[in-house]
Amino acid sequence: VKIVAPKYIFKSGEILQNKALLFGEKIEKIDSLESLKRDFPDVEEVEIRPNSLLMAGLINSHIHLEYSHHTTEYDYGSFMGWLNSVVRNFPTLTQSISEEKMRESLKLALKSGTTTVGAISSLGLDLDVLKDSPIRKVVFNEIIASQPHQVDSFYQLFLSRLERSEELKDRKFSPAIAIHSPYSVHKIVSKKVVELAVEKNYPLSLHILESKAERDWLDSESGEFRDFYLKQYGVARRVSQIDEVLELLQKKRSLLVHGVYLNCDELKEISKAGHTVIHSPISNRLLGGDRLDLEKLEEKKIDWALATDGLSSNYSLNLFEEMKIALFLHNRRDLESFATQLLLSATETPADILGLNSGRVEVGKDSDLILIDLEDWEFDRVEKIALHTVLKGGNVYRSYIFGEEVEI
Ligand code: MCF
Ligand code: FE
Repeated sequence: VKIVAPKYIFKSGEILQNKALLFGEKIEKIDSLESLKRDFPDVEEVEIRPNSLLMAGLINSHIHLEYSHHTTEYDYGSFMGWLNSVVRNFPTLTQSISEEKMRESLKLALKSGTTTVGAISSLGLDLDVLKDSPIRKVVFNEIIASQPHQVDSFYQLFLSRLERSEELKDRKFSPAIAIHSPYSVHKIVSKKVVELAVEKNYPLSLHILESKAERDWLDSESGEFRDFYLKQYGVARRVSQIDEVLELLQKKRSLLVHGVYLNCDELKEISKAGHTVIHSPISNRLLGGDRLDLEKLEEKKIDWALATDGLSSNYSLNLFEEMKIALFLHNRRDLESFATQLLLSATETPADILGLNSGRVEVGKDSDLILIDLEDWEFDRVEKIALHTVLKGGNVYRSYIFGEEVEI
């Protein structure tokens, strides 16, 4: 165990002063430095920078590593344009996926204060890189299978990838499941996969209604997806409807990614089931989506967590950058309290839905912690600290995972 005594601690949305932490693998005690030193005279106090802010490590609950290279091949500006560029460039994007690029992307995440990622594994080609990294990870093995003739073989492939990830399981590597989306996964498959997630108690993630095109398609088999499927398969039938998917998900609290085009009735269902919406404003902007209506979510008491998405729809995996963009995008919200909320949306909220015992500076929680250098900034009110931390991009200089310092 060690003692750390930063100038400020960000704890459940508040700033503590004159407090220190006794921590090993877990946070053991929060008290004044004097009391901790008196009660634990043999414990070493770690050296830190003078104007430090300690907070929980960031949790980026939705990234894709396998799409980290050839990122300029993607077309930005509209969802269908992007999707067509994925399909068009699929051979380039997936053959010889660069382990080096995936490693680099994860390093950048660590460097910017992320201590846990929720990684969507589409092909299983990212598993070794994830395993080797000191970062904590929830690995969402993804299934895509829209056409009836794909259902059985793709499900079998998914199962074998899932098994592989189960073999890699350790305290920093947790297997999980992702359904790509309601338009790309047949409801028969979704049903089986949800049941599996329930049975194994794995976190479940699903991209849902990130585009107007998806809305039109799922509502009435119309819009831009119609041409897309006609060209792709010669048939244009939706393979599930939103209410069918939400019904399946009643049994399983899930991460619903994007959700920009969800309607009021669907939000009610989502609230009842206790799902969390994952908000990735940079990705939404680049793929031509609208701004997620956070007020509507909050009105319905739906939790939302901030995430970056992958490098095929973002220019970085830096969650502080995502916070800054969100701060400017949601321009009607009170600056100071929204900045605090953004910090919580990247720590407490994702920890809860990913089933992690971290994301909070609280006795009994895992010691996944970061130290931020506030340099020479002085604060007349501590309520300003969250805002300036977000504006200045984090400035993280040290990270601990399970109480062990990791190289950043
Ligand atoms: O979240 C973004 C945009 N929405 C959907 N899918 C993806 C995103 N980034 C990567 N993807 C992947 C997805 O996991 O794209 C692949 C899937 O494996 C092809 S299907 C669009
Ligand atoms: Fe995504």
